Amino acid sequence: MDASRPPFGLPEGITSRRVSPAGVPSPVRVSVILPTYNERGSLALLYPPLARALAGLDAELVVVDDGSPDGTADYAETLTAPVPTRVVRRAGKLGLSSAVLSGFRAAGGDVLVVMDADGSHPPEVVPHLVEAVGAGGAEFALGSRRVPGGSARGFAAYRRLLSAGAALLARPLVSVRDPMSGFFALRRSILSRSPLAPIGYKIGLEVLVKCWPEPVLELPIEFRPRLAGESKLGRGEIGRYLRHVGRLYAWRLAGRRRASSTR
Ligand SMILES: Nc1nc2c(ncn2[C@@H]2O[C@H](COP(=O)(O)OP(=O)(O)OP(=O)(O)O)[C@@H](O)[C@H]2O)c(=O)[nH]1
Ligand SMILES: [Mg+2]
Repeated sequence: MDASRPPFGLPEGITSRRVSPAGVPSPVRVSVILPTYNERGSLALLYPPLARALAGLDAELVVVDDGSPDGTADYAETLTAPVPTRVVRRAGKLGLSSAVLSGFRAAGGDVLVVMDADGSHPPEVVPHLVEAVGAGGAEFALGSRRVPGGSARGFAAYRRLLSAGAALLARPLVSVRDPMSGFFALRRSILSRSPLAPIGYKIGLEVLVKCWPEPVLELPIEFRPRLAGESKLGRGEIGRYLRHVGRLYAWRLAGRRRASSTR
């Protein structure tokens, strides 16, 4: 096996090295944003492999907690080494996407990574996403279950079906294969292109549509069952997703109208 290629297979031109070809460590500061609600148990299991994956990168974690009754925020404040952790405490359960936006504001990095805190997203892929938006030249890199090498064994059959239906609805808006993924890295600079106002869970889709990153790379991931605790995905999420997608179609249409009226 070619040792320079990671086991899950990256796109051509992307390697697993964390230094530039000249041997100079990448100067980019990386903020990994972890939205949490009652994830104390998962965070305890995720931190060691995530810290190992981030070794050699100038990185911080940004935990955005919505007043978890299980003490996630207090626990996160103890996670200081080897990777420092900033904790953003919000007053109540205000939703996943808005938690990520709070994380963007609090983060110090030029490269922002978003991942679930429950261990479903493989931490060992984080450096590859970072490299894709650093040396790899992408503006946005997506951890994808739907490219060759990717899989979703952490998903029950009905969740897979829901996810496929939701992805189909979003297809005219974006060209990526897995627009439902909540695991991605981006260059902070793209966030100034449009104000973001997501509803519900799909912050990645919001950024892809409203900040039109180019190029976008999709790296295969194996989506795993959560490590501990319970899902926070409520029944209202389908309705919120439909409202969100409706808004994105309206936003895109308004943009086309503006473009044709200035021609
Ligand atoms: N801060 C904050 N985090 C949230 C909120 N809702 C969910 N999260 C976090 O967002 C991440 C994804 O939520 P999950 O409950 O795992 O949702 P899911 O991955 O779609 O569902 P499962 O596959 O069943 O785990 C987890 O880290 C949650 O703790 C919220 O309202 N506020
Ligand atoms: Mg989950």
